[in-house]
Amino acid sequence: MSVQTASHNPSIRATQSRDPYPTRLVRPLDMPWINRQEAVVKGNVSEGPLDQRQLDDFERNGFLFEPDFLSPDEVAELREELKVLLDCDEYAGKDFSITEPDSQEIRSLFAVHFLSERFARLAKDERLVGRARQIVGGDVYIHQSRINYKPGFEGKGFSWHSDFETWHAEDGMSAMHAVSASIVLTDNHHYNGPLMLIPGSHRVFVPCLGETPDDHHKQSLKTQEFGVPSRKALRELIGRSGIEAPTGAAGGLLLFDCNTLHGSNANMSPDPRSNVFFVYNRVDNACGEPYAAKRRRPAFLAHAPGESWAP
Ligand code: 6CS
Ligand code: FE
Repeated sequence: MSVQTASHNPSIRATQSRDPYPTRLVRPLDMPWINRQEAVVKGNVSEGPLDQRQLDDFERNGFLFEPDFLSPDEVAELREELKVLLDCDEYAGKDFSITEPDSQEIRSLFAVHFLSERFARLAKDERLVGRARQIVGGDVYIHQSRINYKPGFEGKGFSWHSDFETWHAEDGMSAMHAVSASIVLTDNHHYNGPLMLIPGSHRVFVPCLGETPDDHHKQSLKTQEFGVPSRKALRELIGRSGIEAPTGAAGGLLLFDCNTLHGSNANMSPDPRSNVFFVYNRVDNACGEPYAAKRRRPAFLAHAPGESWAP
């Protein structure tokens, strides 16, 4: 079902008229959300490492947390690599290195599977790729990778959002055939800004108000104001299923659907909350023209299948 929405930009207007997931609207639709068109789990228990209970949990909640996914030795090695990347002066000021809104502390570093051989190896690890393939139901490529550092005291939060809403609007990702793998590299406690998710929210697409500003990512990766669902929709969805914030020791794996609403609070503790994220998109769902933005975002935010990238 496509919904007629208004836009002043002819190319956006043409795309939006065919768009099953209209967003960045000039005025709200007369319903708070649109039902998801795609199945959630497309593979089955014989096609990968996840068992039926895990697949059912992901199907129902839109995410799955596996504690102790990596061994302590692997975690120690990755934390070393995290520090090397964080201390790399040549990345300072580059577009793929994002600082916190009101400090020079690093908030996120993108394209880490191209910056680091160790993270490249992790991105290709069959324990991850096998899970992603099983969930999205086909071969995958890395749409985006990043480290969110969330440093102690300085790490600010992330507003509620659906990654798919951004990737659809700004990167031209057509359908919900992508899954994020977030690996906890520092212990996640309830007090250092763990990722919070709304169970079941992946089943609806919440159109967001406000046309996408030019070069929106320069603002949104620090503080996201466009692509944030209405409080009415959030109140309704949270009222139905609450908020979950998987916590646990470094080495845990959080798999979450591209459309599951999530966000996080500021880190008010001395302990950093650093996670590495790999976004696995199904190859036949490779991104095209943005559905609700004037131009594509830079390659460090939306890689093409088989594409290489260098800082
Ligand atoms: O714009 C993006 O692609 C990024 N923004 C957020 C808040 N989460 C997903 C992604 O890293
Ligand atoms: Fe996100």
